[in-house]
Amino acid sequence: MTKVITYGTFDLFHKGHYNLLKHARELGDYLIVGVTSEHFDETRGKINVIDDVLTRVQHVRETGFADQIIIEDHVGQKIEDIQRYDVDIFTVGSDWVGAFDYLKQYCEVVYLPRTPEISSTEIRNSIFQPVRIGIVGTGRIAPRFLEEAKYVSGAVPVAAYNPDWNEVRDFKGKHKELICVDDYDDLLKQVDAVYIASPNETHFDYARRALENGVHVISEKPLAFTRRETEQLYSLSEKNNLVLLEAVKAAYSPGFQELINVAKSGRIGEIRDIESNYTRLANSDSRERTDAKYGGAFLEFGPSVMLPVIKLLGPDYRSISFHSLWDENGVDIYNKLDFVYDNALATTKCGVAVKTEGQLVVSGTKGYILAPSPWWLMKHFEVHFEDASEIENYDPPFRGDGLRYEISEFVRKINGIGRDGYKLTRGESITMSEITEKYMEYKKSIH
Ligand code: C2G
Repeated sequence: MTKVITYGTFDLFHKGHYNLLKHARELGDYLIVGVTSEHFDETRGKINVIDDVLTRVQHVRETGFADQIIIEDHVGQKIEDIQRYDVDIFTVGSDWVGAFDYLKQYCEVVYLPRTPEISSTEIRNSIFQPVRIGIVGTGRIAPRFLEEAKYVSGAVPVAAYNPDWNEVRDFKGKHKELICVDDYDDLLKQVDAVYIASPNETHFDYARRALENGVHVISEKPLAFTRRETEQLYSLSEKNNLVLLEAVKAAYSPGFQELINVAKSGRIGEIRDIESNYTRLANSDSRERTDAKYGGAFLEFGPSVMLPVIKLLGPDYRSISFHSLWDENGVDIYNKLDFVYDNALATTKCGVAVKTEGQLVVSGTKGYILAPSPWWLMKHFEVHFEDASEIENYDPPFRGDGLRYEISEFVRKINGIGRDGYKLTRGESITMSEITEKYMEYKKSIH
């Protein structure tokens, strides 16, 4: 009996996949098909896969060509499978010619002709209606957004806005492909969505005006300074059937979600403590260090450090207290938040002029999870137990500077694909703004 194996994502199952499986089956007597897991596709940089793994498996099964279906979830698995299942022929489409020659030491390798003029990427691009995005604010993060948007099907930055004409002109000089304007209403007329990356105190108003004008919003954190304002934005987005996303970058990265899932799975028992830190030394003349009202460590990093606490312990903290160190100009250069829950405690620390270890530690009754600095760009975390020799290592995928994950989530939601709201829910975003509001009151009470 000749055993054949092939692999693929088989997203949006099409004629090309069907032909490939048919020809693969004809190469032998028994066909094994490896369907990639979501996690593995993320590792391979495929972040736009639409069908979930069960749907993709089902489509392969329905062809009737597969005698056995397995899940491919890690690099190197092909070599294992070929040996384990005693495979005679490995086959894949001709778009991969040469890429799998290394398997020739284990079995025969056949590159089958690819069906012309059809691909998942093209179908995906037709499903993902291009979302024309306008960037609000042309500061430090805008060029990074442009760079990362290239990795997301359907995300098309077309315009940028800054109220200061000189800044607009400078930005246009570097990004000639964009329409650059200094009138916000003008911007809103030319786009389907905005990415708000302007100073903190302007987020709310820009978001509100966009939502009122039928434009989807992804806004840098904090979305607003009060609970009421954040609620107002979400209500407006729902009323007008628009997507509103708070860009707390860490929330959308695959590693952070995996950590949350491990923590919630009971692996470390009941969660009793969270410590989450984020510091970056800012220049003394930067906005973070000089803007007494809307700069400072909390508004810069508060939403990020609160994220794991709110996600894991929820909105019902019993009390919260704030402790800050202030610069002479009234800016908080370093702060700690202490949360008390009925059955857990949490501390967050952030700073713009104090450096700490930027780690995240989630402690439970059976063990703890440690995500070393910089946990907000999570590439690694560990689970530790009483027996110090027993350590589980996780190395989730993380590409670029991580912005692509939030952009991808945004475009998917606009296209009505996936139930991805769980990554940062309306409720979590509102709780974070409630704490922001309390922090702002605390700050006012001191200065
Ligand atoms: N294919 C084809 N003709 C097309 C499109 C795809 O023959 N018009 C083939 C591909 O060459 C591949 C299979 O269909 O053999 C599955 O394609 P994808 O779902 O795009 O999977 P891919 O990313 O190619 O993964 O470990 C996974 C493998 O490396 C292949």
